[in-house]
Amino acid sequence: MPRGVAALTGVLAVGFALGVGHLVAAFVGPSSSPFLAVGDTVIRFSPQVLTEFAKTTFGTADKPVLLGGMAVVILVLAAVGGLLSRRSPAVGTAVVVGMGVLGFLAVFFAPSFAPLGLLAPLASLVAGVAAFRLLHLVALRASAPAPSGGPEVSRRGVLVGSSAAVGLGALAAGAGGQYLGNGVADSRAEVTARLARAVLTETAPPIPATASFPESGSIPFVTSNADFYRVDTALQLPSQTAADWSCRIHGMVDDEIVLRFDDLMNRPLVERTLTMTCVSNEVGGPYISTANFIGVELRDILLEAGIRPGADQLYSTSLDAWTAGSPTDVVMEPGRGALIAIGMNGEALPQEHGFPVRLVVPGLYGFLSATKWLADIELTTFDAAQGYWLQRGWGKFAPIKTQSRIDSPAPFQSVPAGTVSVAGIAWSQPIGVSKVEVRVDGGAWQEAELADEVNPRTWRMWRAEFPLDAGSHTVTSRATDANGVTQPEQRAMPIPDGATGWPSTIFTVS
Ligand SMILES: Nc1nc2c(c(=O)[nH]1)N[C@H]1C(S)=C(S)[C@@H](COP(=O)(O)O)O[C@H]1N2
Ligand SMILES: [Mo]
Repeated sequence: MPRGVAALTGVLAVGFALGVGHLVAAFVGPSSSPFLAVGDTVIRFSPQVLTEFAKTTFGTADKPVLLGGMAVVILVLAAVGGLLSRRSPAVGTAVVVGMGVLGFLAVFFAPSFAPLGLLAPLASLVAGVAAFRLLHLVALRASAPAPSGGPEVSRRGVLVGSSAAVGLGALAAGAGGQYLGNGVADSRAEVTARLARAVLTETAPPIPATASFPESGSIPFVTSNADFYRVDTALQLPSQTAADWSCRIHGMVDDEIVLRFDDLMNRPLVERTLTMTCVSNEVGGPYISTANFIGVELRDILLEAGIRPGADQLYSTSLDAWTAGSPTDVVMEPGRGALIAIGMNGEALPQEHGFPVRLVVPGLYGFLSATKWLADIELTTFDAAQGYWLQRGWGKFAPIKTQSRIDSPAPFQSVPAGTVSVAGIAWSQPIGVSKVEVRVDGGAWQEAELADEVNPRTWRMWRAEFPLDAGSHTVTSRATDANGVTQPEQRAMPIPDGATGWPSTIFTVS
């Protein structure tokens, strides 16, 4: 077939795939649009110099510029795939499938992944292959010498018609997806802008350099939103805009309150550095992160509602009908600092972390306090209602257990002989950590150097040094909380109320 036609089949088919993916994503989760997911992946894995350069050069247009550049690269690849398929469709099909697989992986590994979102890259892949095979077939027919007296014009007509249909279909699907699926992204951008202008009555102090030991292997004190651990049951991320959000506070209260998003914005806003932890975290596990949360004091709102005597449970429900039951006395403790949160690390909450509104209660595991996509708060009793995980055998009251974790050396890492630095984190929200001890190969405990405490509701970083000979070594740590209680050695499973035991790491000195 002619070169131009061959290239066009590739371009149209891939354009159609992107459009269909974008449209399906509008229904199953806008961030699962394969085109956008690949764009976000490129941003996430770009070196910082590059993202900084893009910001300073293009300002707020940095993302459109990136997506535009990506579109050009994709369409050039698609054209090449088409050009290499002038006889057989094999190469072009492989190019379309290859891009589809990339889109699938980008969606799968995105921080905002939710299982149903995979339908978008799947639909995209199928649509791309089908469109390519169809156009290729029609184009081959139109390019073949016309059978004597055959209807050559109509074969051309079929080619032009199907190309136009696929092209228009791509545009319509893409535009439709954009129109239907952009509510949350636009709303998030608007909330982020409003938070940037908002006057906070309490700001989180900057994290001092003395709060961690990066030179010894500490992880970043504040976790980026993309790296913040994520645990939820959502098959599909609830998509509600800030403008549509409301939450009723009702049950055993004197005065029911209905909160709208603007009501939250108009209240005193505070920013706090808080460490969240999941009860299902194994000893040494990854389900712990720290962020600067912005929100309003939950306690103040509950005082306005007036909690009736006997309401021992604050029962919160999410837009996806997940529930959590927090002890009322903990939430109401003066100085506990529980938040109805709307911001995280200077932005609106990411959709996967509960946009537009979530709860955060320092010192309680997330499963009974940190409701994302908050929809409803009922003051009730533990007898009257049981939260999602309580119904499934997890604990009723689960304050965070004192724990420590070794981050460096990594398991089975090989480090040079001499003085070996060991570094990690310890936590005991909300009272804080007073001591961490470390030992190597079951030897004597050595007190670790503690970094400065940012506040008692956050993790605390530590390090220790050991002169070690070549060979395999095991390092073990244990933390002591502000009351002088040391984390127990006894191993317990995460279920029902949090793992216990001392973490250990085996590594090699060579
Ligand atoms: N709606 C909803 N909220 C939820 C959950 C959930 O499954 N659904 N999981 C909870 C659990 S178990 C934890 S540990 C925290 C995790 O919050 P993150 O994903 O923002 O880190 O959210 C809590 N809030
Ligand atoms: Mo959790």
